[in-house]
Amino acid sequence: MRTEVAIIGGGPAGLLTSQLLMRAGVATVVIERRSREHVLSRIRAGVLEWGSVETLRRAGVGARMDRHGEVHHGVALGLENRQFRVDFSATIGRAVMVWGQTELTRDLYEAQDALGATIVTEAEDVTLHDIDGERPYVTYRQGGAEHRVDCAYIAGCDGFHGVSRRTIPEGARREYERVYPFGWLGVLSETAPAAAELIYANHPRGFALASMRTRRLSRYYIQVPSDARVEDWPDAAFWDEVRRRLPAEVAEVAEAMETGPAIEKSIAPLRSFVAEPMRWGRLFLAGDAAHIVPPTGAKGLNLAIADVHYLSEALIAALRHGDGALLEAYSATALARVWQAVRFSWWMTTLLHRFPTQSDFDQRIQESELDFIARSTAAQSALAEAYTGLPY
Ligand code: FAS
Ligand code: PHB
Repeated sequence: MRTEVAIIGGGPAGLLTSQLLMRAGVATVVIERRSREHVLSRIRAGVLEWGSVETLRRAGVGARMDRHGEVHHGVALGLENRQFRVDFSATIGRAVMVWGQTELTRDLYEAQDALGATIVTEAEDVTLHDIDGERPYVTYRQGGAEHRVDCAYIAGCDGFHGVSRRTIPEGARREYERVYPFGWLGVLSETAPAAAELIYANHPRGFALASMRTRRLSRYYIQVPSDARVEDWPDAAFWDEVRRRLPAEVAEVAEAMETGPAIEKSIAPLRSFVAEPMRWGRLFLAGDAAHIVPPTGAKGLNLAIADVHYLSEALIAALRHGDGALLEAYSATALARVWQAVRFSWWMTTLLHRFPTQSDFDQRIQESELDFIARSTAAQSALAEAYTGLPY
């Protein structure tokens, strides 16, 4: 098989790359390790920066999001006894869209099918070859047969555990990592959300987040120790803990909180990770293949979409107009924005979580910083600017 761009990974980064390229007349092949059903069974991100909203609309996959997504103009930050709202619209005149990653991935698969995209699923032993040559190619096994895809460029969109990043010679890679000493236990339930907007809570017992997908689909998280197991958290215990960690000032929110059976329950480890460069020869990394952020800043999916925005523009310029300048600049351009999101996600995580080795002094510093944000329009503007997304 021959194509212009071989895309490794059929998650949001890979599918959006293919969608934007195909709409510009660039031929692609998407090679995904798992089944489509498995990819669509993952419950992950829930908040889109406005730049992501505009990119999805530009890709022709914004209709359901615009119809069923919720535009949010602020979030609440809480401590043990009080909470305050950060008003995005009043401070920086922007908003976010609450629209689940699962739904946008579903829309991308449907849009790709409508374009007649070539999406290979359940591909095994995916291997990238000659990425630093003029004629890279990808091999994989499927249905017991060996396949080869010759291409001009490879987009490595295969996530943190994928093969693409590891194909860049180890000596050429610089990796930066921080592993946090806790994880997030997440529950999805067919219940009304606790509040109209998200609530991020810093509590002596640990962090909690009350989020949602729709008016009848809620998403909650609590910080748990790194060695916690899902089976240690029956639904009743989870709901009690969420209630205990919401700010006492809004006790009526906790009391009125609708609980119900968890339709999904999982624990995600938290880490910050960046691999540089995001390009090696004709291989370009995008999304979790190159970086991971703790979900506290709602940046993971949005960073993937921003990478894809830069990469698709660069590949179209090179393949349709013979201009390689954006490809040459891709890694530096993407990494500049990545590190801004990594810093913000680290800052939100450090501000809102209880670290096992945390002292009383550390706790008072967290509380005083939250108090400062509550009182300072400038501090709220800075938080709102980073949370709603820096410009591309
Ligand atoms: P993905 O990991 O989504 O997709 C990569 C794809 O490549 C997968 O389908 C995988 O099967 C495939 N693949 C892997 N190896 C391959 C190989 N060798 N060959 C072919 N295909 C291969 N972000 C937020 O903003 N908010 C959140 O709340 C949030 N929660 C998260 C919870 C969890 C448990 C996880 C793991 C992540 C969470 N994230 C969150 C981050 C997440 O949304 C990612 O940023 C997003 O999925 C990035 O998309 P991709 O880069 O496409 O990577
Ligand atoms: C979610 O709804 O899954 C969500 C929202 C905001 C975050 C993290 C996760 O910061």
